[in-house]
Amino acid sequence: MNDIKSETIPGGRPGSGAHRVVALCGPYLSGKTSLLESILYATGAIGRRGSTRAGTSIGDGAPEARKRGMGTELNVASVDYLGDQWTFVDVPGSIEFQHDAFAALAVCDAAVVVCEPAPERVVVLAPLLKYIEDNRIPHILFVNKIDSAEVRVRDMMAALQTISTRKLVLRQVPIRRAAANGADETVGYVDLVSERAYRYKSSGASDLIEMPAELLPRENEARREMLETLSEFDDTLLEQLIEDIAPEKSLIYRDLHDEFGADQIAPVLLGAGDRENGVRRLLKALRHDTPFVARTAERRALPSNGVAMLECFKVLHQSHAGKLSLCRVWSGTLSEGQTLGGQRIGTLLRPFGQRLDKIAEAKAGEIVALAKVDALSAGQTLSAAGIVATEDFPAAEPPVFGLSLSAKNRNDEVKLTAALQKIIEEDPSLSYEQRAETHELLLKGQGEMHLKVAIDKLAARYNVAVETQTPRVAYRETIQLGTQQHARYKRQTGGHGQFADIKIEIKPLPRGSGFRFVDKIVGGVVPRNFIPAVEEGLGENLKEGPLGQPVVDLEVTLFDGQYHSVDSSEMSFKMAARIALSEGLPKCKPVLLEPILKVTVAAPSEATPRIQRLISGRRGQLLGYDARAGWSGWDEVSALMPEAEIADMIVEIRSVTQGVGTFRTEFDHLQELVGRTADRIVEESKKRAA
Ligand SMILES: Nc1nc2c(ncn2[C@@H]2O[C@H](COP(=O)(O)OP(=O)(O)O)[C@@H](O)[C@H]2O)c(=O)[nH]1
Ligand SMILES: [Mg+2]
Repeated sequence: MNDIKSETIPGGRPGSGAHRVVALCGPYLSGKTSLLESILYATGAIGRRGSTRAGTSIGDGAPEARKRGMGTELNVASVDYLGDQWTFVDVPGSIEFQHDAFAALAVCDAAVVVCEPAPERVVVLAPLLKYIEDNRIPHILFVNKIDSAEVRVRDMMAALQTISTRKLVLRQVPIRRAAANGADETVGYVDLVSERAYRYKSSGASDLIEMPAELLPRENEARREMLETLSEFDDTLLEQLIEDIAPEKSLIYRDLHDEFGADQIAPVLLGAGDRENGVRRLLKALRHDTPFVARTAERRALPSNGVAMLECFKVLHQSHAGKLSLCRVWSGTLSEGQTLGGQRIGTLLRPFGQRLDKIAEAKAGEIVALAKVDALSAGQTLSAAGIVATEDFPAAEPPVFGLSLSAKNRNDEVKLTAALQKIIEEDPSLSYEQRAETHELLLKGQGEMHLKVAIDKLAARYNVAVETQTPRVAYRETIQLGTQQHARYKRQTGGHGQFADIKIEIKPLPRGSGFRFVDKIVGGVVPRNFIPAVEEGLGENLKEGPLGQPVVDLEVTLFDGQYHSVDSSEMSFKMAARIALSEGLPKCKPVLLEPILKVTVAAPSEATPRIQRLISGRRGQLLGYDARAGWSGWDEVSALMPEAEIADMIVEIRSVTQGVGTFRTEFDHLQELVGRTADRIVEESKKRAA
């Protein structure tokens, strides 16, 4: 792979008009949307620079994003830059909206990871970097907000290297000056390849200045480090370094290009995205080093043989335009009105923030929105062969937070499920479920904010107002003692009456046994044809026991009874079963059972003690902890916890893990619950029943 040069790929030369895609990713508030704004401004795509704070940026244009001042879904904008077409995808930073970030990363040629200049914050990059590295996506780390950074760049590099398995290559060192307030401020940078010094301006390209003499030792040291790292993947450079020969700049540029494209190194650039500082340097690095579409298709094992093929990575439902499938064209050209793989391609649109511009055709490399191709969803390709699922498209993370929803207006229930289906198609990390056990409609997702945004959308876009509640826990009850019970049902109503008489024995069974019915009738004292009715009657009445919950783990034996040749019926035996249980069960010392889940919490190791305390504080029983496989500096803590304690646990986990901790659960067992909590649950379910 390393020897593929840009020149050998058709259309693969900077300035050839090819279309490349770059994802701008990184944590919430690291400055991605501001950086996009500066890129659009610096390339002339917009005439004035908006700001995320004032709500005037091209990114974050959706009403849910504007309202919160944070990205809640991906934003796409394309620009012309020095004879090439570029599409930048600004993705949400919060882990709750991470699915959109991964979807954009799946189709990009390269990623820019926008980092806060704070070593203690690098841990929040871990989930993102893990996805990027696992998928071998070439990426640049852009250390942002360098204007106000107080940290030394070498400390920042050391911190970043702890979470990166790729070798980091610092390409610039900052020029600092004592500011009026006594702190240091960054006023420019030295480019370590060209060894030129630049002074930042508040807007526009930086000025070339003379190399500050006092910076030379630091510049030399950083340059040597850069070359040494590059030489790990290039023997020619290694030999030159050993023999103390100064390498040609062209060799350094070539190594940077090849090693970046092969995802062997991750270059690190510095800047301040909200004031264009370092933005042109970043653009130039991307221009020279970002792989072209054919190379990316090869990395993804997608065909790029010139025949039309595209992949949908995001669906949007718009009230006027209907379903829009955001796609990347991997190969060939797509034209308006064409039929591909049985799907008629209608209007082609090019997104620019919230705006959609009509275009007549889309070429390989481009991002295009298809209108009303209803069959095409995210994670699918469309070609002459039809619609096929993409194997490596990111799967949705399992949900960690749920709410029970009900339409404020009962007539809206059908509308609600239809709207939910659309919202989930836009964001597959949301899901919903009709829970039969508790008769609830559950909306599940990645956190509190994630669901709030979904509920906002339900109201604003689909006009369905909902009420939310914490989901109910599916409690059960069982018995601790056995008993025998005699029940007789007898009615005389006009013509023939009703008669059934049964004797049953009720006995507790071990946990997990469910309900078992035993028939010990001899001599036909209860006729064969009525016995299933007894069993059915018992089953129906075990749905709600004396404590108001379904009764489990018990055996009921029918051992005696009487019948009447005219008056007995299935109905009367069912009634007798009901009486037998309602009189028998309360004598059996019923007890509440609560579901206990096995929980595995994944978080940065430094948070492990806090995670353990949090679990203990929620009636959890710690089972142990271990390093999280494949994640350096992360642990997994496992525990047994009551389901009731998990409902809002993610909120607390996020708050002790800088927002990146997560967990998964599986049902483990039912456990007896007594005392005040049990009394409260029984009372609540009685109130609900009444
Ligand atoms: N000092 C400074 N602030 C910045 C810079 N870039 C962004 N910001 C501020 O950081 C905040 C978050 O920026 P935004 O672009 O919305 O971050 P995002 O969540 O990553 O998209 C805003 O208040 C920006 O004005 C920068 O380079 N320097
Ligand atoms: Mg943003």
